[in-house]
Amino acid sequence: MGDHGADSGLGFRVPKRCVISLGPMTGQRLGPSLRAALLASACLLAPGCGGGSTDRAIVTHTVAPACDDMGSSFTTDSGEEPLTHYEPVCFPPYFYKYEGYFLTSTGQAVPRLEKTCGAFRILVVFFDTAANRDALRMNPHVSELPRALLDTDVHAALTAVFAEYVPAHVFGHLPVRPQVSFTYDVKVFPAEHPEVLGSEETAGFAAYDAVVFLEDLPGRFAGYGVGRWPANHPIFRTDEPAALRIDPLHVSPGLFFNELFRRNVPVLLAQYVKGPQTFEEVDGIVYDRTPVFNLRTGRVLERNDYALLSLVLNGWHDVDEDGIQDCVDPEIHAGPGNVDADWVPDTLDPDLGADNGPFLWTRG
Ligand SMILES: [Ca+2]
Ligand SMILES: [Ca+2]
Ligand SMILES: [Ca+2]
Repeated sequence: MGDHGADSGLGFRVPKRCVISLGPMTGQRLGPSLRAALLASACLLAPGCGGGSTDRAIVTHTVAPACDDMGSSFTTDSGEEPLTHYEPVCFPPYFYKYEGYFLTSTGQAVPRLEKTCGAFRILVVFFDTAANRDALRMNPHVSELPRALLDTDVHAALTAVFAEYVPAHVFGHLPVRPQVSFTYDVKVFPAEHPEVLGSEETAGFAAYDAVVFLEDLPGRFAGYGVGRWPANHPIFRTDEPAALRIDPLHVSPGLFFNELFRRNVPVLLAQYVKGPQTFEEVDGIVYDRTPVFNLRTGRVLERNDYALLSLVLNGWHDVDEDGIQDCVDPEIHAGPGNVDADWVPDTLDPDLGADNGPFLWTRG
């Protein structure tokens, strides 16, 4: 961390000014004849697409490292569900919907973290109580070595637990292997919850991409998805750490994935519309079967659509099939399955004339 605000007990860094740089949204790499051929074939498959589509250069927006004016927030009732709107001074206005955030201007999903791929530096914070040690012992996902270390060296035990959280395990259930790597540090505090930590104990948290609090969670919650901490808003407050909470009784590579990555992005696109609320009980478990419509295609989303959408919004799909995962692909080529060259395959795309991929941002 750099200089700290003198009037803040939490070590906020107080900025001098806030900057957002916005770059061009289209690129011109293909030759005109090839591009015309691609667009012609795309239009055969997508009646009504009227030119103007092209390859799309992927732009990452740079956001000031801190913001001294948080702007305002307000809630509106849009009919089916209330929307909370945020109007920050140094970040584009955004709103909360479908368990995620979207830009007001374009409806693009905004990841909670400033990145979705690359090297992730993770701090694991264990709240060392007898109950939390017992929870780890009872957790079937904790292997013999760390279990044996719990009585003698809790720090070594947690280090051994997360040594197993390699990409092959964290992403083992996915059909693709995201371009993500991990390094872990571990801290052990003789406390029950993060709220009781002092500013000295949390001073280094913001240097990590995310902090994992291993703590006893109330009720039947196994985890809370990643967000800013200690306040969840605003999401761009990059001088504050991003944190997720996981109950030590349930921590596993799959749950770590779910809380850190799946919940980093919304579960649906802003333009999708929900049908009548519908529930179904199977073997005593109630499932939400509310239909979700893509109005452009008239389709109801299916289970594999949701899974693909999570990959798409995290940039782990390869929509133009050039062998380069989208989060590291500098340019997306238009094609018959994606005429508007955004990150969203047109089977899922709510608008073939707009970029429905996520709004990507980094710390300045
Ligand atoms: Ca690609
Ligand atoms: Ca598309
Ligand atoms: Ca689109």
